[in-house]
Amino acid sequence: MSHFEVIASDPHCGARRGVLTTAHGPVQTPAFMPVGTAGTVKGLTPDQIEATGAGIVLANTYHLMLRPGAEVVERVGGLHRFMAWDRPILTDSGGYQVFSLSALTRIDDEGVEFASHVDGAKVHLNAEIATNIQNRLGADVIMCFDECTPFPAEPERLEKAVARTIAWARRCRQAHRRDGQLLFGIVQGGIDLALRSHCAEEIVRIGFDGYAIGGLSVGEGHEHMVRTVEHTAALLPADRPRYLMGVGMPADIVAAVRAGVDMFDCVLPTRNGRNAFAFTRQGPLRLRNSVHIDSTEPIEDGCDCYACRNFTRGAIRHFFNCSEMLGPILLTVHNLRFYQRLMAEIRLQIEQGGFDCWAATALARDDSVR
Ligand code: PRF
Ligand code: ZN
Repeated sequence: MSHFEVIASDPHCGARRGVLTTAHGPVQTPAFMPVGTAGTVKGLTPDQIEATGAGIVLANTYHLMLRPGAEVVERVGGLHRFMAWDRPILTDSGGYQVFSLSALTRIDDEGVEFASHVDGAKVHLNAEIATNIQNRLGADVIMCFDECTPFPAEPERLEKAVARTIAWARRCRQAHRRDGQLLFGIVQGGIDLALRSHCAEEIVRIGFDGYAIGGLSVGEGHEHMVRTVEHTAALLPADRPRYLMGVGMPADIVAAVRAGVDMFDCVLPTRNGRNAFAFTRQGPLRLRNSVHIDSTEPIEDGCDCYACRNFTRGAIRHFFNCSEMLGPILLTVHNLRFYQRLMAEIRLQIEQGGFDCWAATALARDDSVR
């Protein structure tokens, strides 16, 4: 039995509605994964995460290997037990976080050496170590160790990163030991379409349970991103899930679904929520703004989240003003619910055959979804 089934496709574009089957149950796709970097979606209990409609969450190898360490998570019963989250989990390999968060002290074909952002200690990471740690953490889906290049990048740098990403993918596949745990390959190559083609071809040749598009949302902008995603997604096997890493704004997600992407993760709903920024269909709201002082409106009219059912904009503005914990918590709940409602609408539109048309209007009345 296959672990991924496409149950409906939009006849007018690449969008698909699918189900990814994991050791901890099914994931309805297109899916958005809230980011639980250090084994927690910041500020929320698992009950609250579940209430937003999330079916799968993401955690980071990079953070968990530094603190508390894979051995500790393993000793206390694995990542699901540790997070008190009994549904699917995906771990990222650290291949992006080492490049974005740490001071790299060495990078070569073998792997990377970096100074921990926690205590400066020298840490070694490579394909085998990243795979072994993810095997021990025990997520349902794990990622290959890759090299994510900055934007813009010199052609030689890009080419080298692609060669390494391919070689490391082969080593990750070899090192993968845990039954029932899906391993996804990652395609790199910046916005160079020829390089993307080459990388996709090699990664598909190695063969993985799913395929991710990495190296985007690093400053290239919406148009470049969409063009690269459309090009790359079309090169990936139709019967395997496609995951666009670290993306993005609602308009980016809608455009990527059009191109045939099935999975997403992004810190925007959680990070922006902690910064008093709310996503709404009527456009963004900044809850610190004094215009909200006396407001008795919910954050978003028509939203069914806990925050919107119980609190006024005025109260939430006050919580942020006083640095009360509840402000960030309520906006995180709302923003994650906003993202999950968007994904639910996308799934329904694909099932009903109206996605392409809906996407055009959703994108046109932008501000709203942008
Ligand atoms: N690689 C990995 N994780 C990632 C990315 C990547 O390229 C991105 C790209 N923005 C986000 N997360 N391993
Ligand atoms: Zn809400």
